[in-house]
This record gives sequence, C-alpha cells and structure tokens, in this order.
Amino acid sequence: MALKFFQKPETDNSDRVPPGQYLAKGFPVLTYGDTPHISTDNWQFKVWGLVTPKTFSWSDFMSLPHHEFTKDFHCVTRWSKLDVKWTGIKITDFINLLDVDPKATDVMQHCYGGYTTNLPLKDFVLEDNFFAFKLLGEPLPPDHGGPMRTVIPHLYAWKSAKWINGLEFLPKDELGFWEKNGYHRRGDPWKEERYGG
Ligand SMILES: Nc1nc2c(c(=O)[nH]1)N[C@H]1C(S)=C(S)[C@@H](COP(=O)(O)O)O[C@H]1N2
Ligand SMILES: [Mo]
Repeated sequence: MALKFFQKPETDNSDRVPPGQYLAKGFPVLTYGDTPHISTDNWQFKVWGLVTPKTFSWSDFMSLPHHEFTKDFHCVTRWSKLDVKWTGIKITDFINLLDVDPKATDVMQHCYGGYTTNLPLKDFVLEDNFFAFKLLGEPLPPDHGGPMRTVIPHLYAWKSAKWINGLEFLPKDELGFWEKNGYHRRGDPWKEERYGG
C-alpha cells in the first residue's frame, strides 16, 4: 500500500472561510501596543462586578480539566487561520466555580497591558469557548497571549483576549477597547459584523 505516493485531493475549505476573509500563511500576531511578559508564578486572575469577588492563581486554573481544541480563527483585518490547535480550560468549567449574580447579562474581559473586550454572557459562556495556555502542545508564546488568553471561536478574534487577567460582570453591555474605537459590539464573522452596530 504505497499510500504515500498518492496525494490527498486538495481539501476545499471555502465553506469554512467567512465572507471577505482570506487564509493567512503562518499564524500572524496582532497586538495593539507591547507584549506583556508575565510569569505564571505572579499571574493572578480576578473576577468582580456582579459576582462574588475572588482572585485565582495559576495553579487554581491548572487544577481544572484540560482539553484539546482545534478551532478556526478569524481576524477582522481579513486574515483567517483554520484548525489552530490549542490546549485549554473550558470557560463553562471556570464559570461553574463562580457565584454570578443573575442580574449580570454581559462581561468585560480585562488583560495585562490594559486591553479590554466585551461580550454578552450568552456569547461568553459556551462549551466551545476556552482559556488557552498551550499552542501546538507548547506553552502559549507571549506574542500569542501567553501565559493565558481566551479563545472565542465563533466571533472575530479581537474578542479572544490575550494576557487575560480578569472578568467584570455587568448589568448591561459596555464597550471594550476596539468596540469604543468603532468595531462592532458583537463581531460575528459570518455576518461580517466588523464595524459599528
Ligand atoms: N490583550 C490583547 N488581546 C488581543 C489583542 C490585543 O491587542 N491585546 N488583539 C486582538 C486581535 S485584533 C486579534 S486578531 C487577536 C490576535 O491574536 P494573535 O496575535 O494570537 O494572532 O488577538 C486579540 N486579542
Ligand atoms: Mo484582529
């Protein structure tokens, strides 16, 4: 069975690439400002707002179940990357540790370096969303958000917060960094929710 002499037909991924996007070569880095460097020893994660406030350490996070995720990634500047391989912790598993006030409808993700991005809770607390701490089996590189970022695969990648260090639970939507600068408040790549809205 000389299978290696036969090439698989080129896979047609066009149905996985949202309108107006093209496939990037490699995995571009997109950051506004400088890359913070945070060691896992000093890393802290806080929750506040409409939730019982708490601070978590790196080992608190690591004690939650780890999963492999293979997800497509779509940047609003029009590049997409298919099948990015991450290791992470489900956002649903983390949220289960918290005592969130039922009046909370939205969440602001906060990051080392000051970046913020907002989401309705119904877009945030989904089985497919996760905190990523490995990329291709290696510790997540600082440029890609290491030691820890979120990945929200169904929305444009500016919602996937690098160097995340906190969640603020809100009674209504508020705008994060790019959203204040004209990006869409939700950012569904299949509806091309790029700007405004
Ligand atoms: N903290 C922080 N998170 C961020 C950003 C940023 O500038 N700072 N950029 C966002 C944007 S616009 C994109 S496309 C992705 C890029 O992730 P990557 O650099 O790993 O490709 O991160 C998002 N998360
Ligand atoms: Mo982006």
